[in-house]
Amino acid sequence: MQQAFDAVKKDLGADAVILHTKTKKRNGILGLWGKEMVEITASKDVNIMQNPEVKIPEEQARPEGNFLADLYKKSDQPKVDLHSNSHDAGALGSRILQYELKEIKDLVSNVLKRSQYSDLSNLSDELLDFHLLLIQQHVSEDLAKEIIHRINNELRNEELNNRDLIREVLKKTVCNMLKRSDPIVVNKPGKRVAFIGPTGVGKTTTIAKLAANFALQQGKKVGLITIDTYRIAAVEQLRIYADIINIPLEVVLTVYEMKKALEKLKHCDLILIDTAGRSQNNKMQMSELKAFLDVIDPDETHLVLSTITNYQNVMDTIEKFNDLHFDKLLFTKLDEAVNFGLILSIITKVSKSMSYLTMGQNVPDDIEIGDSRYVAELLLGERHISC
Ligand SMILES: Nc1nc2c(ncn2[C@@H]2O[C@H](COP(=O)(O)OP(=O)(O)OP(=O)(O)O)[C@@H](O)[C@H]2O)c(=O)[nH]1
Ligand SMILES: [Mg+2]
Repeated sequence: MQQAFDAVKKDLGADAVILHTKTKKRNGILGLWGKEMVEITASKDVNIMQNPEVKIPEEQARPEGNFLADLYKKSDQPKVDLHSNSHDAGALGSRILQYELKEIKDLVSNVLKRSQYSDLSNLSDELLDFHLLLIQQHVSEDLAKEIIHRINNELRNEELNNRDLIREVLKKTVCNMLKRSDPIVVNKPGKRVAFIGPTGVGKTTTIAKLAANFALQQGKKVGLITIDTYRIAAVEQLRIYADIINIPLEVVLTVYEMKKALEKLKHCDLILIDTAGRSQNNKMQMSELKAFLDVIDPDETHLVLSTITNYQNVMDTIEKFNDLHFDKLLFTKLDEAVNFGLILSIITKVSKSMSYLTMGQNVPDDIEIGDSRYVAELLLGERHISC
């Protein structure tokens, strides 16, 4: 054997690799007394350890066709470095195993992602990314699909990979769905605007912001009425604002007093009416509020909704307040919201327009007209609310 190794070394050099050895007997009678022979297969071109580049055959790497293979390629997790100079075959084996495990994990998660939205399977990767963004923003699933399909039909094939273009079309689509903003327009004497909604959503604070803006910035004569007499603090809260802005406030306990208060403030350009936060599950409170609203006969009623709640809660609220008839939706606490899809989902579901958006506790600053572009930009992450 030693002689054979020496012969290999001489012929092929010291780097030669032994691939195979075999011993056998030769030339004896019936195999007896023959000499022992050694057969060695060696090569100097095999170099397993120096540059262990692992190539995955194309078909194996792309088992799900182009889409998954591309996602697979795009995976931003660091790949295992297979080109290190380690000569340790054990470590190399374990790295290859890790690499393969990671690829399998990626593949499974991509297949799952795709099967969850099987009706989106023909869309471009770019469109799928925007679909994911809408879902992350808590746009309802049906609506997100509808929007993405709409864009898919609107754009030509070669445009469906153009992220900037898709973004612009998406923004336009969202803006159209959010409809035009619908703020208060003071267009008749003694215009009556009522604010209703669940407890603690920000009705009183919003009324104070609006009163200050109309009175101090637009020079309108503003009057306030509150029927929130359940809590002394609630009346006090509004009285402080009324005093600061220097506008009249009427506190009303009964339907009869409401009539008198409306009469008293009829010289105002705008009468803003605050109501107590009603638990929509309390039928008594709801019918009491309805009786007040019947007397007020508002020119417009805004349903105030907080954006830090979930879609189902808001839909329940809308259903319960539906009997009271409201005209517009006012969304509060955008500064605390973690996503903005709720606004789009609600507006498209109930087909009402947005009057205002509020984004903080500061009176009178933290309020904006319910501009669809403002919401679309929040949704697409192009705008951030600074606190
Ligand atoms: N972060 C944030 N807080 C707000 C906003 N609007 C109101 N708030 C706060 O929400 C809390 C409740 O506000 P109110 O205006 O009293 O709410 P309400 O709907 O009148 O409450 P009830 O009269 O009890 O039904 C207060 O602490 C406000 O400062 C907003 O846009 N952002
Ligand atoms: Mg209040």
